[in-house]
Amino acid sequence: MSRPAVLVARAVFPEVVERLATHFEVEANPDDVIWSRAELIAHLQGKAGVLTTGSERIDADLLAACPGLRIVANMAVGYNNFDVAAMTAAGVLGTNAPDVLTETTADFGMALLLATARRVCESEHFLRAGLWKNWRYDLFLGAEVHGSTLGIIGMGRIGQAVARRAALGFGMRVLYHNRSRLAGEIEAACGARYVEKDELLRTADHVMLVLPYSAESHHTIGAEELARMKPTATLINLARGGIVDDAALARALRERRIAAAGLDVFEGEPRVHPDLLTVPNVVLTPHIASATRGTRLAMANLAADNLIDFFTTGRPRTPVNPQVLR
Ligand code: 8YV
Repeated sequence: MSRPAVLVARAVFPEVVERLATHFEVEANPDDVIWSRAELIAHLQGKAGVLTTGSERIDADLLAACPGLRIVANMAVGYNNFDVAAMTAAGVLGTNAPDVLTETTADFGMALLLATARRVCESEHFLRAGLWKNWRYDLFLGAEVHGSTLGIIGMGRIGQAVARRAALGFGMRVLYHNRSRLAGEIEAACGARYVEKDELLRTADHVMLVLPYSAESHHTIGAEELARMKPTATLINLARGGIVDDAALARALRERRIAAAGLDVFEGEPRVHPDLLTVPNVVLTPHIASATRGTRLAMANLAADNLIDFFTTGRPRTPVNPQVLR
């Protein structure tokens, strides 16, 4: 029997490609060429499955152009690159990569919070530029992290893992806002209290965004929300570009309407709003919150498991539209 053909749309760990090759006819993109949409569609011809990394838009047009496609396995927990309704209508399964990245991503949330509040990058640039002449009592005074109030918007797995670190490790008061309120025992386990978004914005010393991107969450933080935050507050975006209006944020940072921001994701990344590149009070990282070898390997292996299970047992591990399987 002929083996299904699978595309690996971006470079991933060679051992994962080798694993896939024991089950499938694999075409991989080892040089990590960023294909145009037309090129992606061309490479998808004759493929029954594809491993994606989250930046490939899978919608009705692409599905119509790739009639043999049956499964798209994202190596990411976020799947805002999927038009889930179009995929379901076309009978194409989508899978994501949850859980395996939760703790690593939450670690990075704390790293970004600490670096932002305590001005780690700004002070390092100052030192490297040879500007450090003397110890001074007011050199790079930052914001307190321990004992302060953290407001988390989006309280899924990663939000909860951040809350545990903040409450238990740093003695922070943790407020959260989410589409739905968590069960009491989950709130207690992560030491967090539900509040309305407005209260969170007005009272938090640090606001962290950990919610999925969708049409509803587009520009959850814009000029109006930034105006409600304390002038001493910091904003951390660990979620997706597009959740923050980056132009409005750059203005608020420049005018010191909030103290600082830490951003791992950007609207239209890898392009970064030019105004963000020129304000000093922002920490910028290139979408690396899940980037440890162990975690990225686990994410790639979970995407591979989903492809293998789909074609062998018909029971992929983490489907996002399981109704396609029935
Ligand atoms: C990924 C992420 O590294 O999982 C997600 O949703 O944002 C990151 O962990 C990125 O999407 C590329 O796969």
